[in-house]
Amino acid sequence: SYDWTQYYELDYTYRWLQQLAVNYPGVVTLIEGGKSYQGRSILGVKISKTKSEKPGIFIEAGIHAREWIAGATATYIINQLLTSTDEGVKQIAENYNWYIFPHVNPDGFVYTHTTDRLWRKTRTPYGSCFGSDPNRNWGFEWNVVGSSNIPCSDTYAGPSAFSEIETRSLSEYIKSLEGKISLYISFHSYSQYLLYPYGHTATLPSNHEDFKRVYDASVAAISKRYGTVYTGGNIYDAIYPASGGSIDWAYENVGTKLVFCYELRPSDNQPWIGFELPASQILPTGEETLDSITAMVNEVEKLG
Ligand code: 0X9
Ligand code: ZN
Repeated sequence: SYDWTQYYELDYTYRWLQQLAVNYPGVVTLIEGGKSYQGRSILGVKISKTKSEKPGIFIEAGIHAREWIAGATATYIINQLLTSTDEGVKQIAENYNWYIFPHVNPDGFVYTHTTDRLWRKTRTPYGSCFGSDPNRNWGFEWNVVGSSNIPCSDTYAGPSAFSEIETRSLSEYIKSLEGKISLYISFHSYSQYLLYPYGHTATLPSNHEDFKRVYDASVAAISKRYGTVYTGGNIYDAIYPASGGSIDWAYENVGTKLVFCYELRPSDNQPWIGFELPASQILPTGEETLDSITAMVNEVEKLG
């Protein structure tokens, strides 16, 4: 059985997604956001509870391979959208089409299980080193700041924008949803930050007041259950300059005016835990993050 008391390998989660499509016919559809360098599928689910045309919410997790809590939180949310009896969760489940990809860097994720728990990048060979940073490889302000030209670096931007088949094919999938997505969310860890554009400049996006309102509501909601404290803001000021990330590209290219990146547990003050968040924290992280996303969606609705 599949639950949120442990982390799973890629194949097990993919089998669970496939089973959901069998168990929820007409509600869960398997979607493929392209392929990885080693030929794995970037597998996700579309959850659509009623037939009518609805706005979409897009969630990608696991761009960075070692950030295991990201994928586990995505699967937690998938399960809750399908099974929760909470009124707030039922509402957001029914009112939107959800597109959720728990492992958008599948080669890297497999490598964190087989060889190096702290691997971050893709596994494309570049000379004697491997991988580009898939959160520096997107085609908006690519390789401008906070990324490296050195293939062995953990923030290697790649030889060109969208050099990685993972970001290229996922971006094509996202582009196919242009105009249909009202909220885009990316899960990372760690530091307990909630971030919005931009990464390449301190200049705020034109609708920054909307971002701030949604940010405030989401950060307030995430602390309600367990007191978990989030900070954040625009990427450039709140963490560090970093261009070529997924949310900035999504903001600029798919007509999605609200895009956020969660840096999930643990906090910045717990570097000894870092990317290796104990499995006992998957459930509380999932709960508080869904609390936050419920508040986020409600706030986005208020903006109209
Ligand atoms: O550096 C990153 O890519 C993210 N931090 S992490 O520790 N998870 O690697 C920050 C991402 C924020 N930037 C964008 N989403 N563009
Ligand atoms: Zn990350």
